[in-house]
Amino acid sequence: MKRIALISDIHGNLPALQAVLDDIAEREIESIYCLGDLIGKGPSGHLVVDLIAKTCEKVIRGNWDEFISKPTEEEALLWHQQQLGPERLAYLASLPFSIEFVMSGKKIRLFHASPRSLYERIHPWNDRETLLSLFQSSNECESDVEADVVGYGDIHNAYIQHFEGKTLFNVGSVGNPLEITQASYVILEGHYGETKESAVSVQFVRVPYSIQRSIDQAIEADMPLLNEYIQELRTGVYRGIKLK
Ligand SMILES: [Mn+2]
Repeated sequence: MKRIALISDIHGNLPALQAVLDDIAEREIESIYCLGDLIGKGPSGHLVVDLIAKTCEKVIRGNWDEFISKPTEEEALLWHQQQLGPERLAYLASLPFSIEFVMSGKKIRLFHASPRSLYERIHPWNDRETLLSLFQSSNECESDVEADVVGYGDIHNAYIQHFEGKTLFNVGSVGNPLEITQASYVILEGHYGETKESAVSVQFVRVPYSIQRSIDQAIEADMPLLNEYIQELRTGVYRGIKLK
């Protein structure tokens, strides 16, 4: 059996990432895949990119990882661009769209937001047809087959649903969770690369971390949109402005 830790939406929150990596190490999990949005919102995107590149076996692109490279006059985005610098921006832009593999007879597909786009946001309360569309493929994906198991990030809200023989889950957010104010990640376990059917498990983990340390780092960095960030970390309630 292989266990893979799936992490997503770190958003520059280093204390949250460190707490999750410590938990993964304590469980002796061999592989970590990151589902994107390494940066943006939080104060330490540069350090998070370096740590993710070092510790994760596979990393895919999130919406922030893509649009952060685009020319902008938005003050907050310029601040993050400057902190990251050209090399990290090039790394983020180069990340692939999806991760696909077979595990215990299931076709598994992982992406950031939807199989079609980094900017299509799908919540667990969306209609059944919309949720089922997450199993489809598109030109963006690595292969054109329908998936049996789909995992994604983007919405910062961990959940699992089963329907029509398929399993859909969201891994939640490491650095900016919007349901419980503890870092979220998922452990996927099964027989990697095997086409014969056997058990697959999806385990949700919540990790407490020092929110105060993250806030102190944000203040220290003199980060833009500081109050909105502090409020989100402390309450798990979305700031309600469309910065994606
Ligand atoms: Mn995100």
